[in-house]
Amino acid sequence: MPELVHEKSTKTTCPYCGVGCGVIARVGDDGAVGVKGDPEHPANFGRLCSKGSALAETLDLDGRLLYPEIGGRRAGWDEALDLVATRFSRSIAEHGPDSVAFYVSGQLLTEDYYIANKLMKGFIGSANIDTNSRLCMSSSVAGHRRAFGADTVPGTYEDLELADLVILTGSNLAWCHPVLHQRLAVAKASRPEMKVVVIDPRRTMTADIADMHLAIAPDGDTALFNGLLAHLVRSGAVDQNYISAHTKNFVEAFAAASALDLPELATATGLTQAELRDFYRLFETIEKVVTCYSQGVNQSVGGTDKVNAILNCHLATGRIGRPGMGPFSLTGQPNAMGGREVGGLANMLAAHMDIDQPLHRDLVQRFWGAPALPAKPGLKAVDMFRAVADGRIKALWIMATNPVVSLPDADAVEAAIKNCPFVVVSDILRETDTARHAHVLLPSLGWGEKDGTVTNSERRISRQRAFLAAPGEARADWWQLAEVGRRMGFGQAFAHTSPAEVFAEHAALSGFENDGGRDFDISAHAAIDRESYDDLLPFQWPQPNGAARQEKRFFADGGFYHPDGRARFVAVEARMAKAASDALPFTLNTGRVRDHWHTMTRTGKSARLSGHLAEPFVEIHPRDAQEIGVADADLVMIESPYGRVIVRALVTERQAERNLFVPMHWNDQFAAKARIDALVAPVTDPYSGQPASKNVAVRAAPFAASAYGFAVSAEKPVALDASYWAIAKADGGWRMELAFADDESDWIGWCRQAFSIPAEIEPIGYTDRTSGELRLAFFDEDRLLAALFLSPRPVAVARNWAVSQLSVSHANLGKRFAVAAGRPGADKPDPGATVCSCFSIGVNQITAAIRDGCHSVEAVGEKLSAGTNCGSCRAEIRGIIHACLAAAAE
Ligand SMILES: Nc1nc2c(c(=O)[nH]1)N[C@H]1C(S)=C(S)[C@@H](COP(=O)(O)OP(=O)(O)OC[C@H]3O[C@@H](n4cnc5c(=O)[nH]c(N)nc54)[C@H](O)[C@@H]3O)O[C@H]1N2
Ligand SMILES: Nc1nc2c(c(=O)[nH]1)N[C@H]1C(S)=C(S)[C@@H](COP(=O)(O)OP(=O)(O)OC[C@H]3O[C@@H](n4cnc5c(=O)[nH]c(N)nc54)[C@H](O)[C@@H]3O)O[C@H]1N2
Ligand code: SF4
Ligand SMILES: [Mo]
Repeated sequence: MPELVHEKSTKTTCPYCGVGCGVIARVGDDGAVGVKGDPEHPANFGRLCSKGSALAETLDLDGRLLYPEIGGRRAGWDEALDLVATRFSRSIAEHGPDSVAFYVSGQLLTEDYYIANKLMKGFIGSANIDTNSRLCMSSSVAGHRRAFGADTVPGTYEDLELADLVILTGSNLAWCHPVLHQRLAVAKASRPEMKVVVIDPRRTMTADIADMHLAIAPDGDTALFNGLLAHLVRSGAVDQNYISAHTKNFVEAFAAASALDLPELATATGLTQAELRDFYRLFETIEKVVTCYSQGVNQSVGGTDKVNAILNCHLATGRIGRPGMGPFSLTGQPNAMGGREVGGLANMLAAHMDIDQPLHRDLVQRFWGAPALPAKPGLKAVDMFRAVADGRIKALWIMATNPVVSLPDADAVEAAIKNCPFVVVSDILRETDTARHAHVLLPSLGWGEKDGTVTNSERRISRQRAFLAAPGEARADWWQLAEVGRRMGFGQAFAHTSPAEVFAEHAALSGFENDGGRDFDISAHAAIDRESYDDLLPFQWPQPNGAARQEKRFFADGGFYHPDGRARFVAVEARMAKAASDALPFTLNTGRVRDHWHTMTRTGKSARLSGHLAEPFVEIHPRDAQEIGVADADLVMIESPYGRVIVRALVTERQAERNLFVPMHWNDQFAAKARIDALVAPVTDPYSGQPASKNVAVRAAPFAASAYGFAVSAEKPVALDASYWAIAKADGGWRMELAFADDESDWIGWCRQAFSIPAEIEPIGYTDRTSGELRLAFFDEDRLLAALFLSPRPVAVARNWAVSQLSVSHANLGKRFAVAAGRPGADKPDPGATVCSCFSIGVNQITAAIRDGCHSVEAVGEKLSAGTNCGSCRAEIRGIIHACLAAAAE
């Protein structure tokens, strides 16, 4: 991080995950930005993970969309906004309000989201606004509403530290909520009696701190928690007083939960009877239990039932809303919760109200002075894009999300967007897989430029503050929406001039005619002015007008939001996981890696973050790999009836047999064919409409390549003519993995074209006839322009060393030949694949330190600094130490 002489500090909030860490950003006189954790923020107390620590590296203007565009040509704001307003108004006039739609995002700020929802539901008069939270949190929302009568997260982060048993199911906390994971790891280290159970088909890095890892069969969760409920009843661990005072439908839920006996539960969960008994006994005997869950629960055809199976167990034991106790839905995006608060989902209304309740509709309509509110829910994401495909939706505005990458059946989504008569995309980047099909592109302000609020997983509302000037003509998302609202003739309702005014209105609505019957109430801020908004400290909701400042948990003493104040047990049936067929024998599971964020539009800019896992991959169990004839580092083709990808094999016993895991991040900007959602079937949960992104039937086979390649280049390549390519940012340039199915003979010509090498520059070459390896390096004076390493097998070149050659001078001819040979000199060992991205420490450096006697994570940290900043890589370092010591003992 650059040292700054005169610096200006701004307190803001990390734009990545739902932990919602406080960040202090400093801008130096030279414009350089530094970030560090905010020691006073109650989410992180100064900590940041690898992504948060690398924020400053993602703020450059490369690839930014800086001006509005219409049909690919630069346009003025007036022209672009007029066009959007006209086309939306015309479609509404000709085909009705349901012929238009907004598809928005949990990465919008609350103020943006509020205006989007107000415009669509209040003034356009359709509920066709849905959000990527449909793919993320909607099963939790549906489960909460069924059980509690409102979408309420009862607990706080502190509960994870106070609990004696923390269950993490369908959550890779170590990689996806790293700072919360660190808080948990610290609490466990200080209270070793605390138990952690991880329930995940894969042995993730999160399992590293677990006392018990249950490698559950895909979608076995409902059976597991149903079995738990039955066990709790039989063992007398239930809280009869709580059940009779505060709940309903217990008998029905217990009956459903008792459907399977222990051997049947073992079959349904893929666990042994002993594992089940041990887990059930822990829950039975330990009172302070927190059950955290995330996408392994939500993203399923039975996601809502899974949520209720978990909530049932906490309700039955009265372990909810008390310190160290409760179910805890971990939200993904920085403002997933804010989006729920403003009613960004097609089936919700603003301020946690219900679209199908006439009283709520009437209340919101009066508050907004709106002409009419839609009486029925709008289309949920997957259905919305079906309606785009079949022409029902004729004008679509996509904001802060990249559906061509992230929605299931992604190729069909792309085709639908391409064929839609009018598509508006608001983004910070000009070139994304979605933006390339827009008729109108609107440049949005990004993190560090925009102002507003976000709500994290524990209901804490924090400010995101601008510390950078708006680049080009980029404008805030809320402003774009309000301008279109004004141009559509709804001027009075969209007269806001600042995010502070929007927030005040949102806060006022939350308290409007709210006699305590609605959980979401922040009316204490209904009269907030700009100055107080600028100074707003992080606070937890609810915060009703007149009440003392509070940090609250919900439901310890009942007080649920169903009309009778009681919670509902929900009888849920354990669905058996879909049996694999001969044609599609594998279950594909998809998710996240530590250092990338979704479709990589921001983390893909950081060389450090891209160095951790530099290409798309599939985790496959060794026996499966052997069966299909794939070795580690070979390429694999995975297919479903919907689409196909080519990714690198990562053979590992962490993966269960017959299961594959592919990350969701890679897309057409970073790889030839790795958009995994092209394979995901568009099947959804019947209650929430959330897609089942974690359980997809597929087949897998080796991808036959006649040559494999690795290349580095100083400039971004123009076009890579290869059957497989994956590109990643590297210090001083780019690195890429390549594979070729067809024989190519003119490799020099190939390089000239790919890397724009001028004709007068001749390569230094090296061929090994026995191994069939070929190396080419192009220098401009002492500077390496590009190097290509080719082999008939996966290339075994010292990659990080090769990358580092882009940044060193090659005045010495011998050094140039070393590049062509692809071998570092003895004085410059290859650091190996990056493990610690904060200090760019590679696996070879860590194994060397272990050989030198560093046999603990702390000792490695002391010698190399690895793992001592954000700590996200500590589990991997521990794994490397174990592997090295085990190998040495053999
Ligand atoms: N590094 C990083 N962090 C992120 C994000 C990111 O892109 N990158 N995105 C953020 C967002 S929006 C979200 S929603 C969260 C997601 O956070 P998580 O939900 O923790 O992440 P995922 O990797 O999607 O899935 C979690 C785990 O569910 C497991 N799983 C799959 N099927 C099942 C099942 O049937 N049962 C159980 N019990 N487990 C199963 C998977 O193997 C996986 O390890 O992460 C947030 N944080
Ligand atoms: N197979 C599979 N698919 C999945 C998942 C999975 O686990 N497996 N997870 C699902 C989940 S949980 C989620 S949350 C989604 C995420 O999927 P997406 O929402 O599609 O992913 P992002 O890359 O976060 O897209 C955000 C877009 O907004 C842009 N952007 C960034 N900041 C701003 C801003 O301030 N304003 C505007 N207007 N634009 C901005 C970015 O450049 C980017 O194009 O993916 C879902 N899809
Ligand atoms: S855990 Fe990491 S990504 Fe999540 S908010 Fe904190 S710093 Fe950002
Ligand atoms: Mo998400």
